Amino acid sequence: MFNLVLFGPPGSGKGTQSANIIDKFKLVHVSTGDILRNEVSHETPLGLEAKKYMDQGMLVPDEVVIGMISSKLDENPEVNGFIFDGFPRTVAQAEALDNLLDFKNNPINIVLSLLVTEEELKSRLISRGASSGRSDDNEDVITKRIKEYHAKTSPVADYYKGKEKLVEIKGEGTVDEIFASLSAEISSRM
Ligand code: B4P
Repeated sequence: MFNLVLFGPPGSGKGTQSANIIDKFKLVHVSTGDILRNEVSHETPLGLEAKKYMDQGMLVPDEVVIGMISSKLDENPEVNGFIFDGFPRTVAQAEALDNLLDFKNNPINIVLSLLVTEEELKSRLISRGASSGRSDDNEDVITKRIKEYHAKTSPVADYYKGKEKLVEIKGEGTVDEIFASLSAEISSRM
């Protein structure tokens, strides 16, 4: 089994690149953002709770997100591996993921971290907001999401650096160029 974390700030292209990676490497896509948006659109109790945080640019509480991941792993026992997109976003989530995967004897193999300047992130998210209508893609909320990233999510990179699993990838350029860099790293370790 090959388990990969695609890491980066909001708008760094995690969702965009995951779509290409799952196609090429046949991994199961686990996107906490997609799972949460699906719960929100179906107005489930979890979705109604999550929406309060997402609309303000804040992270959804750890216990909610960790529970979702645990169910997703249990639903897919026989797979090539997982690509975790947008998870873990806090050190507590990273520790919980390690515990879940250690229990299954299939640890994280690599963490690919997309590096994108703040100016570029804001411009991408504002144009995504204009086309998708996502409630968390307006200027005020984007500023809060980036602040939340620096406070709670960027320490996750240090967590994986300490475990010698972090590889930094330039996240600016065309989607194809970035995909080529990501693919080279994955292929060399698979
Ligand atoms: P997510 O859905 O995970 O997404 P994201 O961070 O907004 O964006 P992503 O990096 O996937 O960017 P994309 O490819 O779309 O999170 C949404 C919210 O859910 C969070 O704020 C939080 O509230 C909640 N949440 C999710 N996971 C959570 C967790 N684990 N714990 C707690 N809360 C959680 O790219 C962005 C745009 O850029 C797109 O329009 C794309 O077309 C464009 N783009 C991509 N690559 C490009 C390139 N190379 N050049 C130019 N444009 C590019």
